[in-house]
Amino acid sequence: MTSQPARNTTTWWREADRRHHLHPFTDAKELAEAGGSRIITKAEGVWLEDSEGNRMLDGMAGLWCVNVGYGHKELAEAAYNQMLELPYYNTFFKTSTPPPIELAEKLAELTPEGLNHAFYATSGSEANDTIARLVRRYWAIKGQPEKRCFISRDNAYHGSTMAAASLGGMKAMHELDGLPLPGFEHVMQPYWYKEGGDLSPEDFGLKAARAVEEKILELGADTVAAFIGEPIQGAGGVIVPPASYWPEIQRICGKYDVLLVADEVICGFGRTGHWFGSQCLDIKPDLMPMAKGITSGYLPLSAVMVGDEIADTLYGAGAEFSHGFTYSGHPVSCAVALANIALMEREGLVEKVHEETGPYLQARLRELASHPLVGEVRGVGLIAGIELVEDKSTRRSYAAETAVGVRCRENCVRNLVISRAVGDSMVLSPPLIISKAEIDELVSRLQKSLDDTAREIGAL
Ligand code: PXG
Repeated sequence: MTSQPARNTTTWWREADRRHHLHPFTDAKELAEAGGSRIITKAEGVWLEDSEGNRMLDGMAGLWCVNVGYGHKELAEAAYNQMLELPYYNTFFKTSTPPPIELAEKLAELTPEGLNHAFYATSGSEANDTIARLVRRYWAIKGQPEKRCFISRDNAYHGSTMAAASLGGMKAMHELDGLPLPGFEHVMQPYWYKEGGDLSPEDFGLKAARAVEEKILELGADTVAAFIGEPIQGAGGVIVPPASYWPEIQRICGKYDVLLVADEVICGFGRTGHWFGSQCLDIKPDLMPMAKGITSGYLPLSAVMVGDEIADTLYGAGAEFSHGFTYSGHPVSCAVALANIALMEREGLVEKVHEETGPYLQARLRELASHPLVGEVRGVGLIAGIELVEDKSTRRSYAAETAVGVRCRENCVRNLVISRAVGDSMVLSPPLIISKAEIDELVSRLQKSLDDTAREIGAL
């Protein structure tokens, strides 16, 4: 008789996980070959611990979200107290609860001028679905129901629901089930390092922005509802657009009466050293979806911040906006968001990232530019991308079979640091509470992983 592994041990968890748990964005065969899932059991500060007792430095803040780091009792207490007081009530049918009201007021204060109204959901994807519906409804009320089309960029990530994946520009996601939906168009991304050719970054930034103008003219401005972009693309590989890009996008959206949506799901809540990426890059959006860092990932919550004129039009139309979720404005999630923001303010975390730890991480990472594998280091605040190439002078990538990014990510895991590979770019977004000493540790583990990778492929 074969003995069963004891319950709640690594072996048991891995086996039950394999049998019963379907993971997002995962090839089960590849997962099984790797020996099954890594089981993370606890965390404190910037440190994760797995079921085998390994301590890993979390260079990704979970999935770009645990901005205040792990283990804050006051966030747990905010949830506990709110659960005892009122664990749930809805915000439909002329009712509200205190936490979403207080949070909406706070968000209106923190976001750029004019964004004074919050519509809640539970994920970034739902926030972007909300935007798709809200924007079309807005133009219909304004007597332009044919203004329905969204323009986004190739390699953008806006979520996994049908509308959010249509807004996104990830080819593999579109191929899964015949997306994008009609009315979702894509243009080139402002990715100078890969696509800039002989152009200077500034000229390329203008070219990429003007691709939006060309698309508007091709479709007809009277059919284009909105343009959406992440201030800095996160899941696309931490792509910081040239400085010429966003001002030109802003001019184009204004000229053709196209709403500008800045997707702040990753850039929001201090990641760039400003409360929002829009403030870092001087973007004046009409709508701002946000999620992740709003609660530092302690509970699911998202919001769409809506500009005054749009909110007045939508809610002053004398008819319902027929859209919403059971958990829109969930009191426990909103209470945690308020505690999270209070903690960020009390600790001066955004200022610390802006003045101290952001510049320090960026400077330390730029020391890696001389490494034989590193073509470019980019980023701002505590978000960064390191692009690995075979030929630095021509910016030529390694052949796909070399899988240099995947190798480097696996070496990172062996060296007990979490980074994510997006193609051949290693991306980082550590918790905002990371100290300078922990940044040194992060960079030294990353450097070792780059060396190990270079040795494996004969580049060192
Ligand atoms: N917008 C942006 C800019 C995002 O990064 C979403 C919307 C969707 O949020 P939800 O909460 O629905 O997941 C995201 C999410 C990765 C990765 O591997 C990135 C995200 C999600 C999952 C994986 O980098 N970003």
